[in-house]
Amino acid sequence: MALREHIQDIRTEFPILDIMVHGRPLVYLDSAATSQKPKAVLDALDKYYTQYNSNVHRGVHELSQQATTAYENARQTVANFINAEHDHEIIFTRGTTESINLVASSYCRKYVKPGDAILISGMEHHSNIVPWQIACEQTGANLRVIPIDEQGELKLETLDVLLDADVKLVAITMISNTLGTINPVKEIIAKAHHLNIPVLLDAAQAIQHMPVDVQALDVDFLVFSGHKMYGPTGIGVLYGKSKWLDAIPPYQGGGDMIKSVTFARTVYNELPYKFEAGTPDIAGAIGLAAAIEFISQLGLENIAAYEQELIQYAYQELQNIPGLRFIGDSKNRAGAISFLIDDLHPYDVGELLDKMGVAVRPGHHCTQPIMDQFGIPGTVQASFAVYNTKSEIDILIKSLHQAIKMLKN
Ligand code: C6P
Repeated sequence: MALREHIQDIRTEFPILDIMVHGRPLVYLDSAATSQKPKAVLDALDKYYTQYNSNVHRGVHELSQQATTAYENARQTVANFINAEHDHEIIFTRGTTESINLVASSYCRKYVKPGDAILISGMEHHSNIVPWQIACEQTGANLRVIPIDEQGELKLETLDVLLDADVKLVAITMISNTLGTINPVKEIIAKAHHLNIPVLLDAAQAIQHMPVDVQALDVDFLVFSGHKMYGPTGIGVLYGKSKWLDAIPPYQGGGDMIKSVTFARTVYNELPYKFEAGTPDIAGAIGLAAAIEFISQLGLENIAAYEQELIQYAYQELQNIPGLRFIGDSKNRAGAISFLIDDLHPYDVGELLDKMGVAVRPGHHCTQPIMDQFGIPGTVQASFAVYNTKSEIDILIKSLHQAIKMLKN
């Protein structure tokens, strides 16, 4: 199915796309930060809160059973979506950030000793840097970084030096939120596994743009957020192979993650509950399942093909803007395009575009090391989702011309 032909139907699924911003129709090009939500997700949230709101796993009454069934079905939906072998390999978290913190804390407590190393890359989001720095500080391990080149691609040849027996985990993004680069993660996983080193993939910017199959990738941990894939905020996923999730200690203590508690000793619950302390985001999980169903109905391959058309078009049109340079020039890309125009400050450009109804994101995008590498304060970032159109890109280009004229006068 060519989504291009159904784009107006798709757009009507997103009520927010009809609003006006500063008197202009909204052109939303900030989906890397958070995507908009289709009616199916909003309805699923509304239905939970108005028809069966109740806590999960603890009640015998009808509503609690309905909520528990919906919550556990959501887990199964996620497991199917990423082709996990078992649904207990799906842990619901608050988002990518919490999922990474969980692994950094629990895995490193068990497996990382002074002198060991964690390997990340130069294009990681702060959420895939700082938790490892904290873990290194606590364990006496070192952080190693795969460098990136001018194109915004990983210098893979350095892996032969950086990967050795000291490395206890590789944590890497599938797609850079700032540069848009798609990383060759399968190759990286194969190299790491050759040395028996597990790999965590940050799929925050990949899960909504390309099919992800955890068994085909043979990845050990995979993390993502609901809110960037048409789902609600406050819900995310940690996928982990059973063997790792069984082996590592709990992250947080509380209700649901226990089998029995005495003052002398607590026996932890089995997977996945061992990692889900306290009342979870029940509505969030149900909303996330609705988002996955929305994506699945369109088909991720179709979404990817349509978004590639948009990206290629935007890339080609942006190239014609005098003084514009791309930050990140990988040919293998998805999601976001980052750029600068001469010496105009990204915030000035972003603010003027906002006045014209165009929502882009100026800033460092939580990737300050990339900004340092390119010697820039930030970028203007336009990011795309399935509801965007070529005519919105035309509006972006027209608005950019206007903004440049105003800022240069
Ligand atoms: N990137 C962006 O505008 P949370 O906040 O936990 O949902 O996701 C964190 C995160 C982790 N990894 C990557 C690759 C990401 O892109 C993000 C979130 C947003 O690019 C907010 S800075």
